[in-house]
Amino acid sequence: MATRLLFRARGWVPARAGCKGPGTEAQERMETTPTRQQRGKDLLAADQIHSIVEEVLATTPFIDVHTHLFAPAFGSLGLWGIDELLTYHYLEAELFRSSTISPERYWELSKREQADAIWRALFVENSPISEATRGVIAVLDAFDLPTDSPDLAEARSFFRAQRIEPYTLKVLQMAGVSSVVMTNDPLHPEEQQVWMNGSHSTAEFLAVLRLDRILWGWAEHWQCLLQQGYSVDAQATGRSAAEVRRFLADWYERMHPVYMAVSLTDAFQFPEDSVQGKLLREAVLPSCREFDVPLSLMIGVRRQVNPRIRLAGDAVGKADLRAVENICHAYPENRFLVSVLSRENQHELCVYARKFSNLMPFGCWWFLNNPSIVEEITRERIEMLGTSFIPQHSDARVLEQVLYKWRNTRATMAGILSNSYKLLARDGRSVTRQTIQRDVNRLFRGNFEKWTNLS
Ligand code: RAT
Ligand code: ZN
Repeated sequence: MATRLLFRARGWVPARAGCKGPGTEAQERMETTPTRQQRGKDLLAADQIHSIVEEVLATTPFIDVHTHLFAPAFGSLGLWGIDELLTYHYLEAELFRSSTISPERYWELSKREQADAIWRALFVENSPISEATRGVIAVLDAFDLPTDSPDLAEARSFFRAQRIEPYTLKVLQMAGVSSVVMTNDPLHPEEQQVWMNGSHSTAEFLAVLRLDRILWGWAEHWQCLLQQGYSVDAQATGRSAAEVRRFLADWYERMHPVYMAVSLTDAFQFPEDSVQGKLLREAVLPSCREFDVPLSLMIGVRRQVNPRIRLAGDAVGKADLRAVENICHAYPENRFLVSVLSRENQHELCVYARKFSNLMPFGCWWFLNNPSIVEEITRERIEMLGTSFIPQHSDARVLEQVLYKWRNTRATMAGILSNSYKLLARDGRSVTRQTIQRDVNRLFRGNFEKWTNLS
């Protein structure tokens, strides 16, 4: 079956002459009275800006700086296809609002039965207008599959027919993404095995050393390190921190991660008199400096407020970002990628980024990844930080999600960036396609490449 590209092919359509949208008097003057500079051949008229921004966004391959996707070499750890798309935890949370099925009953079903239950409840009996449900529709449509069928037979037969290696590359290409950054957990038993068998990161799938089990999960996982020959104890006393550094060094050699990462709750404090605080200070931060990689902090989750719904049972809380201030201030030689989950923390994060040049805000994470919220946060970041941040990552858990997540990001960004350039033109600075391209490169590639020494 033919696939449909989500993005327009190269070659842009010139803006319609004389097409003027509603605007303020100043905007109208700007559109009808070219400035001196606008007479130059590369300069864009105000009514050309939007289509050029769209075109540049559509044709620039992005780096997806945080996902839960895996390269095909990781086998069944990599999720793809309709059953995985439908059982995404964002949709499981929605299922329990539109169906009477209990979580306990749902967890007893097979994956296929779960997907059927979600399709029926959210796509057949209700209109799929939430962000996560529209995403599934967009994916089906991208492959010319029926979007309103009572069952999943045709979709299942399409996905069954795909061969994972070429299919993976095709999906990334359709999404306009050149590389995705994985989330690699050295203490995940299956994943550990893949790395031990010699797997490595590739140009399309970059590795990240995820530290959750080591930092906030120390109590349940220190014995795994012990079993692997690292001399650690429950309270991380004695040689423990040095041994964790040795563990990180071994995994750095194995994975070549582009950064190390941890997700933290809304209660995160730094510095802190705890095992987590000690390991951060004495093992993780020195290792990041030694290997010259940033540390990614994703702050604000409230874990398992409803354990009955498992992965869907986490919530959000406003964090105290003095922890970010303290860590950026105390460790100027470390670079930090920071994403905060609470909408209320976004402005503070921008303020701290203005204070500390070792802080790179990134993405609109999890519950924030909705167009209305992305728009608000991204406008705020542009107004406060110009192009010195990373606007978005997909957080995709299922391969095909990159199709709708990046399409939606491009659509939201087109409006935001066009507006910025129109304001700039109104203020007296002309805009060219080259400057738009330079800025989009920086936002969606360059900032990350520079932060992680990829360029
Ligand atoms: O967005 C998500 O899917 C969350 O469940 C988390 O995985 C979060 O992105 C994380 O990386 O901790
Ligand atoms: Zn994530």
